[in-house]
Amino acid sequence: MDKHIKSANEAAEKIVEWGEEHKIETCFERAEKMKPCPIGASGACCKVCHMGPCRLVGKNAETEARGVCGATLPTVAARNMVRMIAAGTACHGDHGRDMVFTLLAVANGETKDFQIKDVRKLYRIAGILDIEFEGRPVNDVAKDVATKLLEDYGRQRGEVNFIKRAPKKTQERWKKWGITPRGIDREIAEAMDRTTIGMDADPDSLLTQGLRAALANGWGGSMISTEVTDILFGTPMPIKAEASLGIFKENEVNLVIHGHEPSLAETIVDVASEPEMIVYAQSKGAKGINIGGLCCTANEVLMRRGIPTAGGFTNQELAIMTGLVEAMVVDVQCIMPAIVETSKKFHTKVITTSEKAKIPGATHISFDEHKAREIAKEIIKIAVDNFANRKKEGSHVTEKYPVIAGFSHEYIEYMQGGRWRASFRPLNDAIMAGRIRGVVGVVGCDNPRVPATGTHKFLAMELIKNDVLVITTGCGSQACGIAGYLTPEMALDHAGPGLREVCEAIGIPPVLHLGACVDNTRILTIASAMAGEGGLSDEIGGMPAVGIAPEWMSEKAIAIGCYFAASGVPVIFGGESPVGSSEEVTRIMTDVWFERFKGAMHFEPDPEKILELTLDYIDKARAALKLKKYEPGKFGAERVLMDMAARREIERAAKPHIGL
Ligand code: NFS
Repeated sequence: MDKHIKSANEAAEKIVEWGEEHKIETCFERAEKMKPCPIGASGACCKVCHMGPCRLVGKNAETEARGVCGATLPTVAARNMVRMIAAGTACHGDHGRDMVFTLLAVANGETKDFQIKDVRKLYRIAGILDIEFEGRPVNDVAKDVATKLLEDYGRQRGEVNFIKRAPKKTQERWKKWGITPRGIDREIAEAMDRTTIGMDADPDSLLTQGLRAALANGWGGSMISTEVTDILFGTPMPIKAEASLGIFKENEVNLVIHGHEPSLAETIVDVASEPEMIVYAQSKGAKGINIGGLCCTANEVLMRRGIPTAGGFTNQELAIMTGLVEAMVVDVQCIMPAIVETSKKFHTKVITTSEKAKIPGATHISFDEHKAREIAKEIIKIAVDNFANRKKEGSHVTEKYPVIAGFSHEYIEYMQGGRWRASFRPLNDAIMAGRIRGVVGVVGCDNPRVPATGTHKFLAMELIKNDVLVITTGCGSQACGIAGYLTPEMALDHAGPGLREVCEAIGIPPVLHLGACVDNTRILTIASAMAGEGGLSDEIGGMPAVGIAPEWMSEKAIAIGCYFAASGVPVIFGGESPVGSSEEVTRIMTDVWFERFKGAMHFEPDPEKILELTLDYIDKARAALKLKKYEPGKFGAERVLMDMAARREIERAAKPHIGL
């Protein structure tokens, strides 16, 4: 990859170059100016008390360096890691909590602005939570579901509800090593407590609590968010949309929704399409109102509503620099404060909406789920009124790509057999026969420290060539979307022969968009279902599966990586290791975790080596499961995959309905 490239996405790169010519600073320029501090970056800086910050560096630092309190380098590196996990878990946890509060408001009849769109999913979750649902009013069931899920946050003893969805063997490992999460808030609090000055100094013990907090994210906060969002806004199924910074329209009001929580975004999408709003936009000289997404909010409305996406994290300033954005409305997480500065050079209004995420210089309109429509209207009007202020400047790009998004775990199950025979059997069989070599999640942030989105593209492409089914979420899915990778044609053009056959038979792209970052929990559900199906591993650990976050930057990504590692998935993160200063901590997070959980957490800056390590993990897992050795184009016997025609045949008798 060319070093001078800032973004591996052509449209983004054009805008960055335009910005450089016009002296508009972006994260790419700041990344060049702000070199990371090597001490902090490798986990060797301790600032948990005010005797320091202590820098544990020098020859033999691993064994000889001490902070003022006597903390060793492994203690310090482990503490830093655990604090990252706690922060990431807090973020996703709060996201889930807000979604449950919205569900509760709906159930209590406190808001008319949201409904329960997926009753079937509500019942399914009620069933998992042992809540009676048959013959009861929907709102009563919803109230019980919301109340029970809220208990997961404040629980002091016992275990988080969704833990029981994991395969038995996986749960047993967690029990054995003491990492079954009790309550989400409790695990975060304990992680912060243990990492304070004078508390836990044993790196293994610290990291064990880190895993417990991480599991409270994966099987707690994030999973709650995914499931409740599906209940409120519908379980995704494949939908066609567009992706690129070229989605903005010259003759329409462009309103960008950015952040993570979908409640306001969904309402904005609804309200913007109402005649009253369109007429209002027309009265101001625009042809209509065009909504575009960024980051995980984009994923939420892309996979449920087909709203186009302008891309991931590093595209947020660039979207404003098109000069076409009347308003950028943000909720929580991954919002660069820089967008306000950028917006001052254009006519764009930045509107913050969460009490938890304000930015000086932005307009603040507090979101309240009890009057969501009213707030959405106010925001849309601000955008429309701002259309007349649009200036000529801006870097207009036009290229865009089609994407197919919205592969929920329910849909993936359905597509392998229809409503009546939905299962993971065909996928397991295809893996067993070597048609699919393995499954890899290429997920997480895009990062201005590398040619942004480039490592995602490289890995997704190389993996599908190697017959690996790629699943993607978060900004990883945006990276693939804006590159044109989320289409069935990718299978024809680039996938290995086995993967191509499977994709053609069931009509899916070889790179599957599963949703936002919280929707990594869909991968946990899929892995659990595959374990239950038989023929592969009987737990999540040991599957020919790997997780990669090639360009991660957020603490949330670390928390996600760790919950996958604890669940039994080897995980590889790109970039330099945040615990790279300590051999001991690195060893615990790789060898020790692999021994205990069959998962691991690696950091590897070289994309070629990430690929190598990934395929090595997959092939070793295949060998340990005594599966047919993977050879491109040579497959073992397997059941016949059902194609669309066969599936329709089975379903002719009944009105087809996605088996949710
Ligand atoms: Ni995930 Fe979504 Fe993107 Fe990274 Fe941020 S938007 S929660 S953290 S940057 S993938």
